[in-house]
Amino acid sequence: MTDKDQWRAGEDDGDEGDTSVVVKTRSRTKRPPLYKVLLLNDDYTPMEFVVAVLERFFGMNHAQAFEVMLTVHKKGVAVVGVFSHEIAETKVAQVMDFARRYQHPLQCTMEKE
Ligand code: TYC
Repeated sequence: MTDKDQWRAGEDDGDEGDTSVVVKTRSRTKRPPLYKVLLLNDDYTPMEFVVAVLERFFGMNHAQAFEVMLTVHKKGVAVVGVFSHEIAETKVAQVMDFARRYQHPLQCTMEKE
């Protein structure tokens, strides 16, 4: 390339006349929100039924399930798991259906963490 070739109009010499700007925005990857599934106490649902619910739908062993059931019994409410929105919704529906099937007033809800 001769010296003159560098100054030709329309050619980007990297020094001037370059109007394009590349802007990189850092993409922030958000984790999906999590939801607590809560079990509520009542006076009528049998303790063993609650234990069975915790074993069946929340993968607890008998000792864990018994302990969590007692916590709900004494404190009125306990978090029994934390899940994505879809999984939490499914757990709540499974517990509510199971309780209804056996005509127990057991209540299960979810709330954003
Ligand atoms: N309170 C109930 C009883 O005395 C037992 C119970 C525990 C019910 C936990 C609901 O989420 C519950 N039979």
